[in-house]
Amino acid sequence: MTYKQRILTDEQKKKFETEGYLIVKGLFTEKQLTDIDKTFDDISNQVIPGHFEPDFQKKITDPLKRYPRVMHPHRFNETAKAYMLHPPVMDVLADLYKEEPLAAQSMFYYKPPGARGQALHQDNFYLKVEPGNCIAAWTAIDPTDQENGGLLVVPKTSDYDIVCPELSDSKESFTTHYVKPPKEHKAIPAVMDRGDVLFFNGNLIHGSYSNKTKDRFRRAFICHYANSSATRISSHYRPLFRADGTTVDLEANPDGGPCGIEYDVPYIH
Ligand SMILES: O=C(O)CCC(=O)C(=O)O
Repeated sequence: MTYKQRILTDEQKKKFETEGYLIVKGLFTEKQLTDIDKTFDDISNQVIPGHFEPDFQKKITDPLKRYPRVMHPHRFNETAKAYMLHPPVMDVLADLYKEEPLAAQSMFYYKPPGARGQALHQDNFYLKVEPGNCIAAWTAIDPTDQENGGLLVVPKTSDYDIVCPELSDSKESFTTHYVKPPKEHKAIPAVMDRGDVLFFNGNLIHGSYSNKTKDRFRRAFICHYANSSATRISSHYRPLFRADGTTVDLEANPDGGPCGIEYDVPYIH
């Protein structure tokens, strides 16, 4: 059956195919973004075991202890689930896959001032979507730039093989893995406005440096998807969800893991 394009132009599709990433502007309205703000402001003052376990002590030195990332909010919060399945995002994904997407994961990063980033890595090392690949939809909730630790992408590495990560620099990264970009490619910043969404596939090398500002958070709602013709995914991401919210259980692919292992060592700023 031939796939009928829904939302992207041919030029946008070409950009994704040749560069390995695509920023689509304004996929969320201000009302929807305010809804996301409120949902994650509320979550930030709670402890949700297994999903969000902040340390509320006044004297902590690592800002990520107070504001760790929220893992899989769609599993306990209906608003997060609805935005993981946001129809404009699902339409872009369908155009990129040329088939229906399945949602596998949601996360929310607060990335407060002073917070470390996440060293360069490849997502399908963790998700292990097969056959096919995962695609990330990275939504800027705050405007992002190099100063506040916006995302970095290494263009054209979307065709680069998945490689075994090296050890990252724990002063810059809160996760242990680092994938060195090939010599001829450089990481460039994805400068984005609130409500823009960056799409990239699971082979693209990407990550972020620390938030160097004194007063600007760099919040992002980050979801990962699989093509519906995939048969396997790492067990951390099951079950998956169709656009209508119903679940699909793919076979568990061994050796995957949560996206980026976190350091379990004291933070030195
Ligand atoms: O938002 C970031 O700083 C990194 C997120 C990321 O790389 C990911 O979710 O795979």
